[in-house]
Amino acid sequence: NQTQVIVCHGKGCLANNSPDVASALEKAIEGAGLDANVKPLVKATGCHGCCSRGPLVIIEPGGIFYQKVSPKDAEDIVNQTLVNGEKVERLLYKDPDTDEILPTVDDIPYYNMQERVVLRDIGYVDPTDINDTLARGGYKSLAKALFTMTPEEVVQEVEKSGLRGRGGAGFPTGRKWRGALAAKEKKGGPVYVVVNGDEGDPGAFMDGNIMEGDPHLLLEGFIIGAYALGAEQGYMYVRAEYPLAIKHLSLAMEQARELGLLGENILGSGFNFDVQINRGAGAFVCGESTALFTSIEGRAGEPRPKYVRSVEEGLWGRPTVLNNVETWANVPRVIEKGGDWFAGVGVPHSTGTKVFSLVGKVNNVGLVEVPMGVPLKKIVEEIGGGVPGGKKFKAVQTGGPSGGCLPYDMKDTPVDFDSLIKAGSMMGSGGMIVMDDRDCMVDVARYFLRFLEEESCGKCIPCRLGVTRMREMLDDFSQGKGSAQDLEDLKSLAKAIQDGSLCALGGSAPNPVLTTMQYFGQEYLEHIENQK
Ligand code: FMN
Repeated sequence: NQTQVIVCHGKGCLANNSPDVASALEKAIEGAGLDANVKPLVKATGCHGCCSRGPLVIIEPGGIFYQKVSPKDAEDIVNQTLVNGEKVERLLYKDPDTDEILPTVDDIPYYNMQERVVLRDIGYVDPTDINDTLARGGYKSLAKALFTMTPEEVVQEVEKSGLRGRGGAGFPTGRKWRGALAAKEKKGGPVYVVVNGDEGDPGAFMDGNIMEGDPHLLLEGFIIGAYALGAEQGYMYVRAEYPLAIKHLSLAMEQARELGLLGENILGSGFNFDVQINRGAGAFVCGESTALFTSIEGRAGEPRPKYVRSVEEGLWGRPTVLNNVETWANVPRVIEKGGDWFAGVGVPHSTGTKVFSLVGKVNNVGLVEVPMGVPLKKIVEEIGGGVPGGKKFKAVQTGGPSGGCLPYDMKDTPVDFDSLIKAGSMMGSGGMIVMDDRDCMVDVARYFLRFLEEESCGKCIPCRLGVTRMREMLDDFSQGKGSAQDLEDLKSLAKAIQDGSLCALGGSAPNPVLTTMQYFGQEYLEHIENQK
C-alpha cells in the first residue's frame, strides 16, 4: 500500500527532462522528513501515453494526474499532496473546452475512453524490475500455459481469439502458427520464432514503447509462443535507434533467466527456450520478413521472392514464425482471459484492441489503445481532443508510408483491418498522422515517396526506378509543371509498380499517391493549373 509517485520516462517525457523531475521529487521526499515506514516510492515507468502533456507525474493509489511538471514543482507536490493530502491545482489537467479540472487519470477522456489491454501495465510497472512485473501478475499466463495447457491447446486458444498480426498485413496469427507446425512436422528439425521490433514507419512508436515500458510482457508472450511451437531459440530483431528498448529487453531477459523463466528447463517444466537480440541498422526494408531473416543471418537485408512462405522456409531455411511486437504482447492476455474473451473485443474479423501512435495536428499527441472497429473520429476528435484551434481535420494518414490518407468526410470509417482497406488505406502497424487545412496533400504524398525512394533496397526495377519516377512527377506538379494526362500516366505507373515489385515496400509505395489523388484530386489539378 506504499504511495507511489510515478514519473513517466517515456520518450516524450524523457525529452522534457523527466529524470530531473524524478530526482527533484526524491530530494523533496528526503527533505520532508517522512516516517521511513510511509515514505513514498518514486518510480520511473514507461510511457503513460499522453505525451503532449509531459512530464507526467501520477500519484497512486488514487491516480492523481499532474501534467507539465518541472523540477521546481517537486516541493509543492511533496508538501501539499504527499504530506497534506491536497492537490496542486496548477498542475492538474483542465478540459480544454470547459476549463473544468479533471484531477485523476480516470476523469480524463483521453484515458477513460481507451481500452488498455496491451498497454494495461505500461506507465505503472517499473520496466527494470521483474519483481514489479510479478507483483502485477506478470508471467502468470506463462505458468498457466506450461502447467495447465498442452502446446496444441495454446495454439487453439490463439486461433479462437482471432488475433491478427499487428505489424501491417493483419495475417491471422493462429493460422501462421499452424502453418509452421505443419512445416515442422513435414521437415523435422528446429523451428524458430522471431520478434519484429524494427518499427520503421515515420510517426510510429507503439512497439518501441512496449519494449521500453513493459519488456516482460513481450518476453512472456514470446516464451508462450515458443512453447506452443516447440521452438528452442528465438530472435528479437530490434532497430538500433531504440537503445532504451534494447537495454530494457536485455535486462528483462537477464532477470527472467535468473528466476528460471528463460533458458533451460523453464520453471521446471522441461521446456527449454532462449532468446538473442539482433540489432537492425535502421533500414526500413529490414522490417520486411525475408529481408529481416537475411539481416539476422548476417547478409545484406534484401527481400527475396516469396514462392515459399516463411513458415516453411524462413530463418536459416527453417520453418519460422515472425510476429510483430504488439502481436506477441497480446498472447499473455489471450492465455490469461481466453480466446473467447479476446474474440469478443473489437469486431468479428478484427478482434481485440489496437495501439495507435496519434501524431500531427492533434491536441493529445500520444499512444492510444482502443477496441478494433471504433470510428476514426472517436480516436482523433474525442480521445485525441481534435485539431488545435477547434478546426476540423483535413485528413488522417493511417498505415505508415504505404498507407493512405482519409478525408474528414470519412470520419465515421470503422478503424479495423478490412474497413480501412475498403476505404483505400490500411491499418499498417498503427501510425496515425492527423493533418489540417495547412497541409498540402501533394506534399504529403511526395514526403512518403521520398522516404520510400531512399529506403528502397534497389533490388527490383519497378521499385527502384518506378518510385523515383513517381516522386519526380510529383516534384513537377508541385512546381506547376505537368498536365492532366500526366496524372493519368501517374496512375498507370502506380499500377505497374504495385504489380511488379518484389516486396510490399514497392507494392504499396503508390498508396499515398493513389489515395490523395482519389480523395484530394482537385488539389493535384490546382497545382498544375494555378501555377502555370
Ligand atoms: N512488421 C513489423 O512488425 N515491424 C516493421 O517494422 C515492419 N516493417 C516492414 C517494412 C516493409 C517494407 C514491409 C514490406 C513489411 C514490414 N513489416 C513490419 C511487416 C512484416 O513483413 C511482417 O508482415 C510482420 O512482421 C509479421 O508479423 P505480424 O503477423 O505479427 O504482423
